Amino acid sequence: MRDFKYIDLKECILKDNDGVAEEIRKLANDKNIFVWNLMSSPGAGKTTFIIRLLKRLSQDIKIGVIEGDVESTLDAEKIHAFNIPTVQLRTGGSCHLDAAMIKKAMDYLPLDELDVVIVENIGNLVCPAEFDIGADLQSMILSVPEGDDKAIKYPLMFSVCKALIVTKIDTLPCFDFDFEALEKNVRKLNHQIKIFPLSAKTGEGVEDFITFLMHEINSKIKR
Ligand SMILES: Nc1nc2c(ncn2[C@@H]2O[C@H](COP(=O)(O)OP(=O)(O)OP(=O)(O)O)[C@@H](O)[C@H]2O)c(=O)[nH]1
Ligand SMILES: [Mg+2]
Repeated sequence: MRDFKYIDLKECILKDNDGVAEEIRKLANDKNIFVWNLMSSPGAGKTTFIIRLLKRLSQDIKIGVIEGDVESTLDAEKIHAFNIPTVQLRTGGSCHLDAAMIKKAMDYLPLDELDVVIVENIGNLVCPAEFDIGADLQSMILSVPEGDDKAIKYPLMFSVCKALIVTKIDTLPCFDFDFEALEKNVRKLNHQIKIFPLSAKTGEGVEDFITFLMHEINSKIKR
């Protein structure tokens, strides 16, 4: 029996976060919006992939983007150049986005005009996986140069995602990347996960992901 107060701060923080994530879910349902959380390590290719999807999809669906970064507005500038409603969140050090940050960003998006909000999370394979941001789709990018062993080293991220995008497959000739080993290790953690090998540079494999994404979107929102 402890005779002092014990406060598990992580438990408190995550519980508070879950409450705000529920508010985001309700808001997104009321506004008929699909929220997509895209996570990865720094430089895996999130912004490049989002831009490829914007070029392909922004005629058909109205997309807004929330960019998360520790510093800078570089990614928001790239997205905004396509005339897409964009909010840049600067965390100033924090290595993940939480639900309160997303809720604040949503105040600055024209939600009545949007079908989809894409959240580019902070580049980090650990913390973003812990924070529910009220997304309808949890997904991650792994790029070929990072190696095929990442599911063993960062298991939570692979466990919480419905889709794994394996990007930069155009670089496969330069790396010893074993797809079978990756898939075996990923499936041990997450049997259901959908895996999409693709290149945001050449476009190879991107249509398969778009088919999946549009199915996810159309299963939720009325258009
Ligand atoms: N060869 C190749 N390069 C790619 C591909 N996708 C992205 N890149 C390159 O990878 C680098 C990082 O891409 P970004 O899209 O900025 O990565 P990010 O995940 O948004 O990076 P952070 O926001 O800093 O975490 C850039 O030089 C891209 O041109 C791809 O499919 N193939
Ligand atoms: Mg980026």
